[in-house]
Amino acid sequence: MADGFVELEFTEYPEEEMRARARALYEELNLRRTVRDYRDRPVPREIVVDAIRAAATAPSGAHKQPWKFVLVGGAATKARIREAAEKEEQKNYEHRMSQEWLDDLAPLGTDWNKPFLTICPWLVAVFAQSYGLDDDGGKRKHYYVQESVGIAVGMLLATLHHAGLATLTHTPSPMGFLRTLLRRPENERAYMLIAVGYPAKGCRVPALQRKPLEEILEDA
Ligand code: IYR
Repeated sequence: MADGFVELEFTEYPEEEMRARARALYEELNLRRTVRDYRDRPVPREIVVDAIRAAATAPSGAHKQPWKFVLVGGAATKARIREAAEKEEQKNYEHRMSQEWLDDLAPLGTDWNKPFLTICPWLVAVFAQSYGLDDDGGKRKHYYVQESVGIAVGMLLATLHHAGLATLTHTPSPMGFLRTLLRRPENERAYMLIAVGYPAKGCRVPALQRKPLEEILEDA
C-alpha cells in the first residue's frame, strides 16, 4: 500500500458461467430502446443516484474523472430547460438541419417538441470538464475528456435500463443554455441531457434493426 497500489478485487468465473453472464447482459441491453414518450410517474431519486455512482466508475484519462452529473427534478427548472431546448430545436428543424439530416431522422418521428423534458421525473444533465479547477482556481489538465464522459454515459444508460427505467439521450443543439441555466462553472461544457422515467402506457418505438454482427465485427 505504501507504493500507492492495493490488491485487485476480481471475481473469476468458470467458463460456462462467463458465457452465460455475457449472453444474459447482452440480451438485457438488447432490449434497451430510446424512449420518447413518458409517464409522469415519480422515480425514487436514490435509483438515479445509484446509476450516477455506476457511471462514475468509468475509466477516465489519467483518472481525472472529468464529469459532472446535474440531477434535475424540479418542475420549474425542467420547464426552463424545455423552453430553451425547444427554442433551439425549432430553429434546427425549421432551418438549420439539412434535408439529408431531416430525412435520416424521419423514421424516428422526432420534431422540435420535447414534452419529455417536463414529463420525465428526472433529467440528468451531463457536463464534461474540459479542464479541472483546483481550490485556488488554478487550471488542471484533463485528458481524453470526450471518451471518458462517453463511457460514463454508456454505463449510466446501462444501469438505468438494468434498474427498469427508460432513458432518452437528448442533445439539444447548441446546448450552451444548459451551462447558463444550471449555473455551471467555466470549465464545464454540456455534454448530453438524459431523460429518465417510465414509458407512457402503450408506448411505441420505431421498428429499427440493429446491424448484424457480420457488419460490425471483423477478426484481424
Ligand atoms: N437534437 C435533435 C435532433 C436529433 C438529432 C439526431 I443525430 C438524433 O438521433 C435525434 C434527434 C432532437 O433531439 O430532436
